[in-house]
Amino acid sequence: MQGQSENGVVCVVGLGYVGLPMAAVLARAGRQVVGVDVRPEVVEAINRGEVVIHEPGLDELVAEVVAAGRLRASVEPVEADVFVLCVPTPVCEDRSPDLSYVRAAAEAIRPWVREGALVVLESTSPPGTTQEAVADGVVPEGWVVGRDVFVAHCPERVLPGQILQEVVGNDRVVGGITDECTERAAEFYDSFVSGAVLRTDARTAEMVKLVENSFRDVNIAFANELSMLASGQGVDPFRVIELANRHPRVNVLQPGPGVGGHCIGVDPWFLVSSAPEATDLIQTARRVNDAKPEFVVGQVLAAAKEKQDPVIGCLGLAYKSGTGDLRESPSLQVARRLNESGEGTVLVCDPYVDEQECPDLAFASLADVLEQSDVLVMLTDHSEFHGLSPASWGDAVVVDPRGCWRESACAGAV
Ligand code: SAJ
Repeated sequence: MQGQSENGVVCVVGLGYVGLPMAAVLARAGRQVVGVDVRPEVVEAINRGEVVIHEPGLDELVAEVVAAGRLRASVEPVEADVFVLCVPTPVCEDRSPDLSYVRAAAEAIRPWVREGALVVLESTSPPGTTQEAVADGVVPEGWVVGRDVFVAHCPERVLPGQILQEVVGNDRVVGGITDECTERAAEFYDSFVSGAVLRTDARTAEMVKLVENSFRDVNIAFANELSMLASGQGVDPFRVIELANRHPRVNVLQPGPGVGGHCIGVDPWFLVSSAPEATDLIQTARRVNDAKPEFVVGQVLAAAKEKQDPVIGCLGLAYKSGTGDLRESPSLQVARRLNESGEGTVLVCDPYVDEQECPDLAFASLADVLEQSDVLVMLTDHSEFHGLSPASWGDAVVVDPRGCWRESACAGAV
């Protein structure tokens, strides 16, 4: 097949949480890979075999494939058989999709796309993006998509913390602009993915990804709503969920301080903006999840009011356990709101977060937070915080929105 030999060059555009693992895995599978990023410091780090993001196993793999000469990074694209676009797709202030990074990536690769090349968009995108922002952007005048150049969407599905396993093991949904585009893209993914490669069209693939993350958002919202209503009725929501989930057809997710990360709280807006009148449930779920951090702040301040000059200890700032990723983190939002409230002294501890990222907050060791806190808030369930018990925190009142310590039967837990 023209342009797609087993050892052909792959150009991965965007070297973040999705693009860099993808580039490294392709290089390990024997491809010659050039990763492209507009951030020179990221490019330089990768070319030294280093990684600026925290993801288990990624630093070793990048060091290995860079040393073997199969992965290099650059600020400029190169001519390649396959282009994979893994750039961010955030939402604007008004919650409409911001496709500027996708358009910029398409424009950047345009001079390098030769006849027979395959261009795949992995970024989570609203329906129509693969056609309008990618195909229309990269195809030279007179060329026909599906004959001269092949364009498809294959949404990334990797879970931060398990990216290296999931990028290879997950089933993938591949949707081309034409059937031939789908076929070319599916053959590319079949060459390194062990999961099933499922074929469809580009618009369906775009919608599938948005449905996956919206499904999760709606279901977390249900758990969060449940936790807020149960707390007013003297019932432990975690026990309610545990018991309800023993029904063969019930599987409620877990409440927490809110929904963070750059995906679950963002992607549902792409569905909303495509059909505002037809997305009541999705919009309500977003509102419920967005309201949860403030509910937790209220619980903490109510507990702090009972104490004189209280010290409030916040455990965890990242959006979920095992990562230092602070993007849209409800834990960080709660800690900052408490800090700004001026009610007592706020101390924070997160072993995965560099203090310099939050110069407004007072960091302390776990031992110091435990020793000094009058109110202790369990925000991000890092494994380092599991197994704590009243013996660790003494008389402190505990607020535990994730139910992490409920097993330890703490007196005074809110
Ligand atoms: N959360 C809860 N309760 C739960 C599960 C999660 O409060 O029961 C919270 C987490 O604490 C976190 C947020 O939701 O703040 C999101 O975490 P997550 O683990 O659900 O998802 P992400 O954002 O790390 O990754 C998701 C994944 N999508 C789905 O599981 C449907 C991943 O597969 C996607 O590739 C990723 O979004 C993405 O990039 O779109």
